[in-house]
Amino acid sequence: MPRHTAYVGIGSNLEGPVQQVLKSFLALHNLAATQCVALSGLYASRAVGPGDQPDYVNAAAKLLTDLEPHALLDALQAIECQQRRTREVRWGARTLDLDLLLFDDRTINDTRLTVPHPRLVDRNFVLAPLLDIAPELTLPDGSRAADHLQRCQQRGIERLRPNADSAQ
Ligand code: ROI
Repeated sequence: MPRHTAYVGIGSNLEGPVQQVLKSFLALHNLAATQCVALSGLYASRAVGPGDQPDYVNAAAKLLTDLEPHALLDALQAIECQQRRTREVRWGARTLDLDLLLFDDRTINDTRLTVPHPRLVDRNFVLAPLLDIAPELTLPDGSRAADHLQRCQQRGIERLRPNADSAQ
């Protein structure tokens, strides 16, 4: 049995965001020493942050893994690179963003990694997909993810229909 449970937030707003997210699902399934045990639905969400950017597609995944947090981060960044993520602009548009949201009940704060993800509790586009796959999820401080989502504004996010990509 893998030793750790991790949750990953997924976002894309460039070069076919639905395809990018679906491709990342495959890559997560193929991660070494890791089982991808749950995938959320896909959510269309208005870009949060500075400037004018295209809308995002967001999702979340639950992993059971033998990797330690920094090794998992390396693996997630390798997937971002495969999908040609460039890091020129902070908070700029991106083909793929994979955020390590939670890792067991651990709190991590170092130069590379902050877990729980620092903006997790304020972002409906992270919390809504996360709650799809973990409705009873609690954070290391004992707070409930569902309560955080209730506090967030519900505007600007919409669950995509399962066949949204092939519709029209
Ligand atoms: N906005 C949305 N809606 N979804 C994201 O994944 C996302 N990611 C980001 C910023 C630029 C903060 N805005 C986002 O990194």
